[in-house]
Amino acid sequence: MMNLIKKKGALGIRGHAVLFVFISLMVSVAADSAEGQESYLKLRLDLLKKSYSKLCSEYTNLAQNCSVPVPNCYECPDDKWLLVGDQCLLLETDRNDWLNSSKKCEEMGAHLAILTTTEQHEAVEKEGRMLGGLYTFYWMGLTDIEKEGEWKWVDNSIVKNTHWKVGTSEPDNNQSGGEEGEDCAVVDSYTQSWYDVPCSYLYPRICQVNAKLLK
Ligand SMILES: *[C@@H]1O[C@H](CO)[C@@H](O)[C@H](O)[C@H]1NC(C)=O
Ligand SMILES: *[C@@H]1O[C@H](CO)[C@@H](O)[C@H](O)[C@H]1NC(C)=O
Ligand SMILES: *[C@@H]1O[C@H](CO)[C@@H](O)[C@H](O)[C@H]1NC(C)=O
Ligand SMILES: [Ca+2]
Ligand SMILES: [Ca+2]
Repeated sequence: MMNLIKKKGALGIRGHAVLFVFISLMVSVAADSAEGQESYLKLRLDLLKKSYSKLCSEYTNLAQNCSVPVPNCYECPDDKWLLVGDQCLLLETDRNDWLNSSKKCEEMGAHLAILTTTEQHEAVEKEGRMLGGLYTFYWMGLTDIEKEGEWKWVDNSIVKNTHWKVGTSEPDNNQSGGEEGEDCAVVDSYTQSWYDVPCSYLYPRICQVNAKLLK
């Protein structure tokens, strides 16, 4: 085992030396233009991610051998996604009705967001405030379209911890938007509160996908 660690260590040092030379080269070539700076930073981020995954998987191995709790290291499809627990969330600002929003998430191999934790709501608020804009309501994957008043997530699970706007009668199936009532749900990114609204309204959306476990 000592042998193995030594060998790994030696490789690591050599790897770092090469990396260092490479980065130094990039700095001297690129530092004088904004464009160069950007591509240098991208490269550096890439390298950091690689070493993060490597460290993560090495630590996982080590933790398994030492019978301590194994950490979980997760990764999202790309930089646009927010990693929240073992889930990835993406706030998309183009506006669509609920059905098309759902399709657009599916086209990415994702689904409309199933927001079940405080941590997820906090991440949505932080990102929503950063994006700003006129529309702070985002579609979630929550609907009572099959049976009035029976709210289900898009994975068919019945909603448990609800965040309906307090101090109002939400969800109220208000018919002011039309006879269809309100069968689709949005989250107000600024307040973390939910509202039911007509499914035909146009809103931005939150897509969600399981994070990939680094092994
Ligand atoms: C953990 O143990 C396995 C089998 O005993 C061994 O092959 C592996 O190299 C060990 N990993 C580390 C990081 O020590
Ligand atoms: C939904 O998407 C389809 C295909 O892009 C489009 O033709 C249709 O107009 C969209 N519906 C709404 C309400 O935007
Ligand atoms: C429905 O919405 C309209 C307009 O937003 C509002 O004036 C009305 O009070 C609502 N009805 C109910 C029953 O909440
Ligand atoms: Ca309804
Ligand atoms: Ca409503």
